[in-house]
Amino acid sequence: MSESLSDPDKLQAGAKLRHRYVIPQDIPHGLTNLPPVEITNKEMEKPDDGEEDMCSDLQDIDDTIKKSSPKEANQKIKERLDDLANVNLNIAITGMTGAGKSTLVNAIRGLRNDDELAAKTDVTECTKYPTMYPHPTLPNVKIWDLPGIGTKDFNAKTYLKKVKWDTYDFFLIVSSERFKENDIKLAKAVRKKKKLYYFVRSKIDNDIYAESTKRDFNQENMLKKIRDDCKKNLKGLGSPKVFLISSFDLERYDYPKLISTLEEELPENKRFVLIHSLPVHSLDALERKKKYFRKLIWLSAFGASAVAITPIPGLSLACDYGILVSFFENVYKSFGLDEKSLELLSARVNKPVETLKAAKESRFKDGVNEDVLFDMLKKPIVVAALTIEQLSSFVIGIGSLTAGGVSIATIYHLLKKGLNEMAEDTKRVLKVAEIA
Ligand SMILES: Nc1nc2c(ncn2[C@@H]2O[C@H](COP(=O)(O)OP(=O)(O)O)[C@@H](O)[C@H]2O)c(=O)[nH]1
Ligand SMILES: [Mg+2]
Repeated sequence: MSESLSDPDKLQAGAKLRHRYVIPQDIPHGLTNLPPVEITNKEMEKPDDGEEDMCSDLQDIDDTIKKSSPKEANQKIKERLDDLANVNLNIAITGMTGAGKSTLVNAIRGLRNDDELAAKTDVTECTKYPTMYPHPTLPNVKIWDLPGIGTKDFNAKTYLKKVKWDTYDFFLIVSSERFKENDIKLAKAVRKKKKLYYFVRSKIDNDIYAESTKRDFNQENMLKKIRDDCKKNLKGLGSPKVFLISSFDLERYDYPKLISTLEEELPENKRFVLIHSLPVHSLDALERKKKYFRKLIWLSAFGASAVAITPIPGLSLACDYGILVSFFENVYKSFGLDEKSLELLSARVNKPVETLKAAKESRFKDGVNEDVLFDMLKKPIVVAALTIEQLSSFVIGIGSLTAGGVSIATIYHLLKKGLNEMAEDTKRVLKVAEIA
């Protein structure tokens, strides 16, 4: 077969990629005679940061494989991937009117208050009912702007009933001043329902600005004073967590700490969705995402290497291409490389969207499409560690996995390669945007 695929083959294969799941056909494996792309042991020796803590995931996969037939195991792994894709995360933002709730809703979604899709913000703008704002690129992340909790005659139980408390995974109770009696009443009622809640002291940038003209101004001391003051007035709740933030500059102050706390305290599925949804406005945010996608690589590699799949002509590997496509599409969006995310970034940093787009250099620069996948899959790939046992012991030092097969190792490498290439593109975009 020649270097470029013949058109009918390409069309046929393209149609299958679009349908996500490959219909097995009677075609022998490994049809290309292109020079192989070699992935050496050297590339595999060093585990990536964060890969060590994947042992439990791999062990779970291994258990699934040991306990079931290959077909059942593959089915279970696919179900786990589907479950992950369908998890909803509902975030409730509450607090008094004017506290900065709607602005925080927008900031979490990566929007500014004047963006077209933004929640309305104004001191006079009162939200009467919970209003749901979907994440701009991930609709299963829902951020709820709850009605203001009012100043007097506040009944936390009635309020929670009215806002349908059970809908939410956690509550952020926002205040731009010291927390008041009603904030505390609400927190107690939320705690009674066994829901997670966190206090957010907003508009920290205002406090800093107001104090910064003083001769003996010291930011750290000032933030500590606010922190101590919040703790003092929340004493009745034990020692609840308080995060000082500015919705105009989320990466500064305590917002990253809020996220890492959520990472620790949310159930794993929810945690993944949360990380996935965060805008990439710093290298730290990118690294956090990369770490979670590395976990997904294992599942995707096992899920894609279905037992009875016959290859598409012209491609060197028989696997479930749908899983590969959706993995890359997810990473692409999550890393902020898609059109919508770049438009949002462009508005945020005041640079033309074309300039940001032009910073992308990788094979994914025009998106995740069939051509890119063909390019990745048309050459046979020789992975030095031929079996999953070798692969897993190279990467994380456990060699007890039972599943064998070159395809898992190969897919693992393709996914990892793509992930790294997209991460490099994101770094280039952030650099041009002058935020990293
Ligand atoms: N400086 C500063 N202003 C903020 C911040 N968050 C909200 N605001 C402003 O505070 C006002 C009320 O905010 P809004 O989000 O509408 O409050 P809500 O009534 O709780 O929804 C608006 O003018 C916002 O621009 C912040 O973190 N820093
Ligand atoms: Mg509001």
